[in-house]
Amino acid sequence: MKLLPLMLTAAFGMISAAHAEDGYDLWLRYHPLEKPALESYRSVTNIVVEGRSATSKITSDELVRGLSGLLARKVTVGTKMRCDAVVVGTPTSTPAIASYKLPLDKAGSEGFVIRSVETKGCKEIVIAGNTDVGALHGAFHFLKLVQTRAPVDHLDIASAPAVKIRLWNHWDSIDGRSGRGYAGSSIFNWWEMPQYMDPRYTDYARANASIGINAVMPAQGASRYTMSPAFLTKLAALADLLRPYGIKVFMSASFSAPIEIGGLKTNDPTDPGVAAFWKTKVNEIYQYIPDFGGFVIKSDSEGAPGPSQTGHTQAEGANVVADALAPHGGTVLWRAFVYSDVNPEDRIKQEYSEFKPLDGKFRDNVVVQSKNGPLDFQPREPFSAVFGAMPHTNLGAEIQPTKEYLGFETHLVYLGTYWQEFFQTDTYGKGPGSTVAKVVDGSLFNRPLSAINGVGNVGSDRDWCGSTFNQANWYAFGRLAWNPADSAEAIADDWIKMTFTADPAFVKPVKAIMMSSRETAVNYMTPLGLTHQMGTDHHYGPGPWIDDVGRPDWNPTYYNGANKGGIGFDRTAAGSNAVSQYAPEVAAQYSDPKKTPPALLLWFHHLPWTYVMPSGRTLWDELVIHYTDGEKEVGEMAATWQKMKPYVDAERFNKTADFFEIQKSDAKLWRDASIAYFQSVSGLPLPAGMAAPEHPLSYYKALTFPYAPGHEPVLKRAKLPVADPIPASK
Ligand code: BDP
Repeated sequence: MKLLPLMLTAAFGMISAAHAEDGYDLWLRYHPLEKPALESYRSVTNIVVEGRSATSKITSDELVRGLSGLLARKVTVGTKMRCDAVVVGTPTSTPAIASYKLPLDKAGSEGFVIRSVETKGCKEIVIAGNTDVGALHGAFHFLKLVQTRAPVDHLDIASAPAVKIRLWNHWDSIDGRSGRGYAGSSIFNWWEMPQYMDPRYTDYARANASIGINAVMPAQGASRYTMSPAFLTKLAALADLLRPYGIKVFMSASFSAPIEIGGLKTNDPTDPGVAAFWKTKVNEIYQYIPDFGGFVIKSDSEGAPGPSQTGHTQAEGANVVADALAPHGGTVLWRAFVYSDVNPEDRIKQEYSEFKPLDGKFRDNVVVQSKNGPLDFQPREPFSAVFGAMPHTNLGAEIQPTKEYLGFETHLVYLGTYWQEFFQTDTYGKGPGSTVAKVVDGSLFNRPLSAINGVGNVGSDRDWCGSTFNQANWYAFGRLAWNPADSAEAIADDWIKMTFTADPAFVKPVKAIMMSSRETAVNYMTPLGLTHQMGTDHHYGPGPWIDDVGRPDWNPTYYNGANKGGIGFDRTAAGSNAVSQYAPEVAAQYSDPKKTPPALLLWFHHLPWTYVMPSGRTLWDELVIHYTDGEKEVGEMAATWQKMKPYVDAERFNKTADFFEIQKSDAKLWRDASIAYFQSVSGLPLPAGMAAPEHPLSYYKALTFPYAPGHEPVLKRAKLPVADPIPASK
């Protein structure tokens, strides 16, 4: 009987812990450290913040919250210098900081210096920035050090972002729908703003600031709404909330805004009326939001209006808007995702063909923003050929943390390794060592402006991203936008420790899962360089047989090229010659199937089913084995996760375990359906020991996914109207 209260406490403890662990806290989870770690932070007891700005207040609040949680004791904050303190500020706000002679020239306007100093027998940790926002970033970095149990006695850190604009981009509509979002609806409730600013926006700002994100595009919509005074009042309220966190707002803009809301008959970028419209509208926006970041513009793509409608170039289109923004310091992020339904050229060549000739023609406050690959955020693509090929243009990268093509919210796919592969690829744009990272951060060609844009995976779900492990992709985005040369493994390591525990018995196996997870997804979805094999509309399950969508380049059969003779897309000189768009060193590699990495083989080559792979197996056998490995690896990840039960709270453990069940059956579906289809084409037997697909091909072809989130029906006809989405008459 005596045991009962104890048992009850334990049980209640578990229930309340489970309730609290719904993932809301993200990586800013300040739970008490274990004993030995606590000991090593004994000297951290006081915080001194002399600054008085809103940002200084946020900084001291975060440090109090973080340190008192992590160290499980009262941490006091004051404005007077004292011994054994963490001192945070700028040389102006805090005279002592000026006296330390810190290398603040390395910190820029957003970075920081952290140093352990000893003066007159007092131990101090100084966190300094040239600006309050720099100091805030430093405070978050210091909290990360404690969360990851790093020693803090001899700190000497200087960090500044390599990339200027680090944008978290919501494809959300202003009515709350989330385009290609798999974590509920938009977190922004424009209807209730500005009177009600959900406290969640503040936690959102904290999360973004903690990883150095400095720009947000919260929604997109028709100009007649998003550029209206009523909406600008709402947007201004959000900008006011985000500003002290060092975050600016951007908005989407329609290239046809001059027609849609300006009452003009044209959107011709050379028309003086059009230029005047943009100037007036932009001036008005800056009255609401004095530090408005600028516009993200999608033009001449998938039905969006653009300068081609009046016979003008993308540069002329971007520049007319850029000229309106320039006096205010605003930027145009001009998307290079331009491809045409009437252009028969290999779809993946179109971006380069459109933009390369315009190199040097864009204003300095334009960033041409390309997706990582030349197609569309597929599980694996080679880098887009524009990287390294446009030395006179600010070239930004667009990547997709929301897993539109990688299993939505349920599959565990850590994208850090994907983006690392992209950023570390050598473009040879200026000889060896011209990595994409150096193009994107502007250092290779000494560009004045740089940007990385992530299509965000944040929604109204309590855990923000639809799953705990998807939070790692938000986190990794921020870290890589700050420093595209950072290591995906180091980022995963930090994230695991901050989100779960630093116990090596958990960190090691979970990191191994994360690090191999993207390759696993590639294996069961699109191995060996296959691409765009998903079903129409929903982009979820497999559809390699689909050949009836009006535009050839929206059909999986266009990309897999499977026929009796073989499989793959010939992009060598004998085929579409897309290889010629790369620097000679890269082109030479991709032109030769023997030199092309097997992971990209079928992207560049159409090869016989019996082609002999480096492994000695035939291409057909290798393909089947990759699909099979993918399915097997998901089973292994799920089994490893089961062993992690003792280290994780029940709520996050169970959700992850259940999601693995979904991923297991999806991986099987991808494998079986793909093999069933390709076998119907190759006519070859499965390699020894490989299980036959569970069902006949007809079964897979008949599957539909009407409940898949983000289902966007495409028009099954040859030509999409390149239309003004809002008729001028309305
Ligand atoms: C594709 C999405 C589509 C987007 C498009 C884009 O399926 O919804 O509109 O990218 O980047 O991947 O604009």
